[in-house]
This record gives sequence, C-alpha cells and structure tokens, in this order.
Amino acid sequence: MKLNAVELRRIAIPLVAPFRTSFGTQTKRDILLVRVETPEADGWGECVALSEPVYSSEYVEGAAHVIREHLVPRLFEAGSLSAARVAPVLEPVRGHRMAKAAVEAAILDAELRASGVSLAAHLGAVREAVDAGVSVGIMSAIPELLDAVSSYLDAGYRRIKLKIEPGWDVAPIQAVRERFGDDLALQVDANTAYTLADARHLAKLDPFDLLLIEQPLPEDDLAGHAALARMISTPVCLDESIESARDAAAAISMGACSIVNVKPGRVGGYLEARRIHDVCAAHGVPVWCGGMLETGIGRAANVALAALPNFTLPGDTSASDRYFHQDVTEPFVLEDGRVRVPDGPGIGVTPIAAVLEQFTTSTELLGPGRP
Ligand code: SMG
Ligand code: MG
Repeated sequence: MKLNAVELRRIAIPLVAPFRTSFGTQTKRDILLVRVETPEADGWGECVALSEPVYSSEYVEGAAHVIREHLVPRLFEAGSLSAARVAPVLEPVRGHRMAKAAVEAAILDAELRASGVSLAAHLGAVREAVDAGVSVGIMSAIPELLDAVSSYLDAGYRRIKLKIEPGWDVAPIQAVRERFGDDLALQVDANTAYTLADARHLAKLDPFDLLLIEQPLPEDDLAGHAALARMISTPVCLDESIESARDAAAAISMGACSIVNVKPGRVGGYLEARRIHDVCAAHGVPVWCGGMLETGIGRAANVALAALPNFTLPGDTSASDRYFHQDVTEPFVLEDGRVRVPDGPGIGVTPIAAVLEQFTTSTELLGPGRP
C-alpha cells in the first residue's frame, strides 16, 4: 500500500461532566486524529494522549510533534507499507507509543477498508457485542457518587469502576457496596496514587469483594505490585505498567498482576494489544479493554478488540454519551448493557464531516515531499 498523505487534525470536545482521577480533572477532550490517504482508501486513527503528560509521559502536542517530525517521514521513506510493517519501520524511535498507535491504527483501517474486512474479524473477534463497564470519577461527596452510580446502573452498565485516591477509597467503596449490594460487579482504579507502604490500608478493601484493584502503585514498581499482591486478597490488575507484550509476560511471571487492562494506545497499537491478549491467554490471565475517553473512532476499534476471546471482563467500553453530547461518528449506544461490535470494513464507522468541522481546532496535511 502506498501512502499519499497524512492529515493531523486536532479537535476539542466538551465532556458532559468533569471527570476527576487521582492525577487531575478533565473537563474537555483535546484529541489528535490521524487520517491517512492511500490510493485504495482513507483510514482513521485516534491518538489517546491527554493534553498534559499526567497519565503517562505522552501528551497531545508532543504526539503531534513526533508524528510530524519523526514518524511520518520514516513511513514515507519506507515506500510500500502494510500495517504490520509500521511498528518495525518506527522501531528506531524510542517510546511514543500513543503516537505510534494512532498512525498504525489509521494505516490498518485504510488497509482493511481497501480489502473489505472488519477490524474485529481481522483481530479474531468471537463476539458481536461486548459488555459495557463504566469508569466513575472521584466526587466531592458520597451522595453524589451514589447518584452517579445509580444512574449508570439504570442505563444498564454491567460493571462499575470507581476511581480512588488516598482519602477517597474505603468509605466510598463501602457506601457503594451497601447501597447496591454484593452482586454489583465492582472494581477500583488508583492510577498509581499509592505506595507499598499503603499495603495495610489497601487490605481494608478486601472485604468488599472487588473484581480487581487497578494500578495501585507507580508504573515502574513491578516488584512493589508483586509484594502487594501477596498482602491483599483483591486481585491486582496493571494498566500504566504494561507497555508491551514483554512487559505483560514479565509482570505475570513476577506475580505483579493476575489481570491486565489492555489499552491499544498505551502499548503502541492494536497489533501489540492482540499480542498482549495472546500472552495473557497463554498464562490463564484474563484481560479487559481500557479506555481513554475516545471518540467513536477510537471506541470502534476498542470495541473490536474487546470482542477477542480472552477479554472476559467488561471493559471501559462505555456508550458515547458517557462522555460526549455529540460524538464525531454515529454514537455507540447501550443495548442491554452491551455495545455492538462494528462489522463494516476497517473500524466500521466514519466521522461525520460537519461534526468534525465543528470541533476542529487545527489541521495540517503532511506529504512525501515535505522537508
Ligand atoms: O474511556 O471510559 C474511559 C476512561 C476510563 O478510567 C478510565 N481511564 O486509568 O484507566 C484509566 C483511565 C485513564 C484516563 S483518565 C483521564
Ligand atoms: Mg487505569
């Protein structure tokens, strides 16, 4: 496949409500979209980097820079491309996995659209719809949290994830358990907010029978997670720590996690995400699909991934209206607590031009001739 041009488009979309985590509050989403033009088809990719480097070291402006200056020139120099060649061609560039993932996703989408194959079929999906979970931010008070959880359950969500941090953990979890009962599928995400010194405190979550605790300790502390996993009964799940299939294999063999959150952007793309799925399956470790407040473009691809066999826990694969009044594609909606897996070619959804224009803050077109 020949790459004719690459468009970088920045969009800004307001969130339906502020989303607070242990590292900050999001009130709008500033997103970099990548569109590739090939003779056969265009393809779309969404970069999951946030506007500030607070979830990981990547951020939108940095991703746009590295794509423009370091990734796209290498792709043009490579001549004929396939999605499978993108990672090897970009391998000399260290890190920048979210930027690489967006580019690979766009090329994969173009390739699959050209051959009429859906991303779900290409990845090996075994489900036509996936269970939808929802991630619930830190609130200023427990009654507010209970109202939020209650309305998500009314909407049909099949699993609740509560964001936690020191000072917002045992009491809100206890309140949610007491109000909604033992059958509620409930898990928590700390986004690295604790240290191993908090192990005894985190053990206070044991009685609440959580599905998992996600990324309690800093991303580079695999040994700490392994030690913590021996001290608490809640299963430890890793998010930020896992940037590759090799990381997943290492974490599993050290006993640092027994469940993995797979986010394609964090690991450099959907192809590496599938390898993580496979490594985890081989070890009997279940995985689930994480989210980065994606528009329909990234959400479509995530939902395709979540349809693979070892994605046995509900993901952060919510409906579009969890975050946006207006999505840039046709919205993903809940149907009996599930989201349907697109079955059209490529990611199976296409941005609505007028909506995209409305949210666009800048565009640039990169071609092979550019110095
Ligand atoms: O897309 O529903 C979503 C977001 C889910 O909680 C979520 N993501 O650490 O898993 C995580 C966070 C990272 C983004 S927080 C701004
Ligand atoms: Mg997380």
